[in-house]
Amino acid sequence: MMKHTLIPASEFATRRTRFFEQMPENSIALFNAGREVTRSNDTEYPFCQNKNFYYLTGFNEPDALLLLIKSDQNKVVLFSRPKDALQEVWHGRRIGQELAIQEYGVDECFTLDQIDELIVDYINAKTSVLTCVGENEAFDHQVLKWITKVKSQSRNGKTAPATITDCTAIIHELRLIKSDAELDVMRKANHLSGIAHQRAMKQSAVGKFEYQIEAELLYEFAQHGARYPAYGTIVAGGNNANILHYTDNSDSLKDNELLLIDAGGELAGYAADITRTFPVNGIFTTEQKAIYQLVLDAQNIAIEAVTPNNTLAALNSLVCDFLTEGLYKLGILQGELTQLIEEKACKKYFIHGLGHWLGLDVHDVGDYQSNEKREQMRAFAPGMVLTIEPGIYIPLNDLSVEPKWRGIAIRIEDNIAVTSIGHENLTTTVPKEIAEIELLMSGSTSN
Ligand SMILES: [Mn+2]
Repeated sequence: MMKHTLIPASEFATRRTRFFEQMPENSIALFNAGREVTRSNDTEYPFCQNKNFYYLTGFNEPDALLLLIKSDQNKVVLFSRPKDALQEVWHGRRIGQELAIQEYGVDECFTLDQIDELIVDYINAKTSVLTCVGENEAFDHQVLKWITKVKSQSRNGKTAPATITDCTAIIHELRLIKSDAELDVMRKANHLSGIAHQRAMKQSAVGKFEYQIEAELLYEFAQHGARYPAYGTIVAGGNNANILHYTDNSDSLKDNELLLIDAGGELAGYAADITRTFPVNGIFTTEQKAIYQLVLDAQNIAIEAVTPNNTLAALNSLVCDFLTEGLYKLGILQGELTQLIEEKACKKYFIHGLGHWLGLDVHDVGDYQSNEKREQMRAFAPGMVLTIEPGIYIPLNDLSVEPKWRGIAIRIEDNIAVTSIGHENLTTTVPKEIAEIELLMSGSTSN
């Protein structure tokens, strides 16, 4: 079976070591793989591995289980699907147990149907069982059943753990800080997604349908190794972009309207999350230009402020002040400027947060608050990756603004890695300056 990951095997061992370091003495951690999900009747959605499980193994088969056993000598045990000639002919290859030990650096590997028989001895005499509580109700229940099974054998000298420890925070904190290898994959995911956005810009034309542009994006993702998008592709023409998670992608593209595309490929498990907004016909109108430049300037201000020890809250506040003043100058917000700024009046049109963590998940894991002071946002640190995505959304039915502004919805989103001295913008492949976009689109033909 082809390996799915672009991360070296040694790094998965390092990740497990880091996790072991945070486990209590003499404990066991259980991680459940993803399962196939039925789409209809006997067909399934494309499989997506559980990202915590994937982070610790790089193993991309469903129906598997990882045990991390901390004792004098730490042990890594994988349970996976058995080799099965008939199943493999119908549904695809399975690596089996022998090869899994070689390729995934685990100490032991058994078939999943052996778990009930073996789990008692693994859990016996451990002080604590660690699991991501609440991630999967059925698995929580399964873990309790296994502990109960150990308890039921107390007369045979077995001892069940007295505590169950939620290890969600441990694994999430590890995932929040990206390694050099992870950053490299994320750079590639961004690059290929940028190429796809360029293709979408070039292929945009009045009368085409949103789903046709979506197809151009998916085509380019796959050409560069990202078979699936990291999330539902948003191709929203005109007022459709006022629906933040518009994924119908069913309308035709109209002259003098904008097209908002929020799309990223998933490469070896890692997401890119890029948004561009551009004119369907390749030329911004005066009003579109004015709002676009405001959003772009706000984005650049925020990106410049991504440095270690700054916070998302501080960036949000910078951007909010800037957008409020900009909207006031355009006459979209009316009143007393100082009061508008105080009221964060831009939130009427900037209706979502400025950004989020990015990694194996598009809305990646990791606490947004500081551990020391829960009411505060945590400080940026090298290795964190986040999106910066300000937007202005003016609904078609907003009668408080002049008609010329109505229906304009613009978001610009880049992916930014925090470095030791500042930041690295991973989203460099697709243009965002007005002149650059118009130039790129002017080369487009009607093919
Ligand atoms: Mn995003």
